[in-house]
Amino acid sequence: MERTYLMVKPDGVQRNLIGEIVSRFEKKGFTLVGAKLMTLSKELAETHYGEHKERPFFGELVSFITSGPVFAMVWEGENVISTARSMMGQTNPAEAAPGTIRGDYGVQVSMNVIHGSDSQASAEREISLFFNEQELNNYEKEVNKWV
Ligand code: RTP
Ligand code: MG
Repeated sequence: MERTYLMVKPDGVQRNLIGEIVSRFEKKGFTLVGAKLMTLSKELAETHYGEHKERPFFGELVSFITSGPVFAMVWEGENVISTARSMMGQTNPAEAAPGTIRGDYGVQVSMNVIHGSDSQASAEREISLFFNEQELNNYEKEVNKWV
């Protein structure tokens, strides 16, 4: 079963959106297999966002993502990687459709509430960067036969 790494960013934690965001993915029919509140070190943030290290916003991105706790999660389900990206909406909240998380809750591209892995390879890399095996729960939910 496919897994993805999702993270409520510091702005989402500060704005009390953890519950709302978890609720959207639960109601959609995905399964939460791991979660924790954590404050990222500069090193972890730079590794996580390594693909952007030459971009002009890299310094601002790392300083924002380490500025307070994030809520790190691993979610499981059919096509969860791409479906979670659709549920998040466009990177820039100004362009994100209403009904998406960024469309409903974000204003600025630098504080866009949530991160989600953008591919199978990113998902595998990010899950192992943030979680060890013991923190991930392998279980079935009865309700999933209705999803
Ligand atoms: P994320 O990695 O955080 O899930 O976001 P994403 O895939 O939708 O967007 P990505 O291209 O990976 O960019 C990573 C984060 O960098 C910030 N950003 N700022 N100032 C800017 O022009 C700019 N462009 C991107 C955003 O916060 C974005 O989420
Ligand atoms: Mg990205």
